[in-house]
Amino acid sequence: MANTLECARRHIAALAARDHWRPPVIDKLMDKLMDKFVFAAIAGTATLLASAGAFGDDPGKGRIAAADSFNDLDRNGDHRISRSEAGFDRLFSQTFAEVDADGDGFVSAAEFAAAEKTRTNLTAR
Ligand SMILES: [Ca+2]
Ligand SMILES: [Ca+2]
Repeated sequence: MANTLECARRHIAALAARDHWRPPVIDKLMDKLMDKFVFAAIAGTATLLASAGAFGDDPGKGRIAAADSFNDLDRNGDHRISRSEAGFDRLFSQTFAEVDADGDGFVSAAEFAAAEKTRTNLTAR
């Protein structure tokens, strides 16, 4: 893209140097090229932002799990969510490490509630 632009620029510079005149059609071409260039830059930035803000575009935005409650996630009823239990919930398997505040590999009800509160506060802003 930049090469095309540079090429056009040189071509125009050569024309201008030779004729001391810039054909209007070249100006229009430049505008089009610029538009495309700017568009590509914006699209690139948007893609970067989307991948950087992992939760930005998530349909479960503002939530830590797709499931509604801690009990839904705690399949074996031992009052903690293991990594494999979290694996049943696509969203929660992504947020698990963050929610497991003490890093013991299990999410307790307290950790779950704390993370939910934090996330709600973040999105409320
Ligand atoms: Ca469990
Ligand atoms: Ca934990």
